[in-house]
Formats: sequence, C-alpha cells, structure tokens
Amino acid sequence: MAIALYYTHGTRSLRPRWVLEELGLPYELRLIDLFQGEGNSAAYRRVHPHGAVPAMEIDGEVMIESCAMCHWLSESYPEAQLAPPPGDTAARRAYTQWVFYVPGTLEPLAFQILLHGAILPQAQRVIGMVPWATGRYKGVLEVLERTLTGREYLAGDNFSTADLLLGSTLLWLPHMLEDHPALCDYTGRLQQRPAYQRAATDPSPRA
Ligand SMILES: N[C@@H](CCC(=O)N[C@@H](CS)C(=O)NCC(=O)O)C(=O)O
Repeated sequence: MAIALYYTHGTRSLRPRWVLEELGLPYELRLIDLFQGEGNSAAYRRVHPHGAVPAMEIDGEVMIESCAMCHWLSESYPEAQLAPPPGDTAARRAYTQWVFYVPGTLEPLAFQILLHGAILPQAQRVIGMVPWATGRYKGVLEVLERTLTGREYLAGDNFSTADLLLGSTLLWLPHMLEDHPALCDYTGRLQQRPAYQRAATDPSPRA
C-alpha cells in the first residue's frame, strides 16, 4: 500500500501522521503551504475538495477527514493495537465514545476560541464568541480531568487512537490545561511517545 499525506505543519495533519508513525508504516509527506494560500490552488483543490489539510492518498485514492483517516488506519492494522477490538466490551465502547467526542464536542469549541481569538482578521471576529466558547471548553476540560484522574488512558489500560485524537487536540490550547493536573500529566505522557516526537517534527525546508 502506497500512502502519501498532504501535510501542513501545525495543523490537524499531525493526527494521521502520528498514527502512521505509531504503526511504523512508510509514507510520503507532500507539503502544502496552507499559510501561503496553497490550499486554494487549483491543483490542490483537485486533491481536497475544500482545499484543507490533511488529505491522504492511498494507492491513488484520496481520503479526507483527519479523524476518519486515524480510525481507518487503526482498524486496518489491528496487530498494532491502536484500538480495542470491535465487540461488546467496555474498552471498545469507551474507545468509540471518545473517538467521536473529540471532533464532535471538544474540537468545535477549541476551534471557535482559536478562530475568533487569533485566526480570523479582526473585522470578521464575533465579539462574545471567545468568552462563550472558553466557558464551554472549561466545562469539557473538567469532564476530561475527572475522566483521566487515576487512569492513564481513555479506553482500557492501553494507549489508543482515542488518546492520540484527544491529546493532539488538547495541545491546541496548552495554556488552558493549567490547573488540570491529570490533563497535564496525560498530555505530557503522550508527548513522550517516540511516534509523537517523530510526527511533531517540522519537515519544511525552513525549519
Ligand atoms: N474536519 C477536517 C477539518 C480540516 C481543516 O479544516 N483543516 C484546516 C487546517 S487544521 C484547514 O485546512 N483549513 C484551511 C481551510 O479550510 O481553508 C479534518 O479534520 O480533516
């Protein structure tokens, strides 16, 4: 299987790259300079219909959606045990819940904070969005702090792709983790994984 990952450093591209590193699969990084507008180029629009990253090409077929890529890779290589096996087990239920929780509940709030606090030009920011999303995000962090107090991982006793998705998203707003000791320990533990460290290196020639 030939895998190419369309990738911009410092974006959701980290997620599938981290899974690929956990799996030890060979892959090619195709760098997209999103911040210089390359996402809107006609050539890249033929790869990703929204001009976003990441996109993953597998044997010539393109897949989009970072969490879907991570889920699909984890299911396709069960021997790596990045997901508890399908079936009626508490670990599998927890895994499924948290894999959906990240893009469904956590990420939209974190994204609103970043979008209206930093990414959008001033004129396009909605006043009130950052305090609103921050309040909701703090509530989510409280839930996660309770969940991870006294346990190392989200699903069963082992690291899984649910942790990879949660950890990579919590690290969008590291300052918000202060006063959450379990979440600080958790993200610190995840960042020590060799696969994370390989995936987090900036591959651009300017780095
Ligand atoms: N739900 C998509 C979101 C992809 C996305 O919005 N990526 C951002 C970078 S993290 C992007 O490319 N933004 C530029 C744009 O949408 O024009 C995923 O998880 O893959």
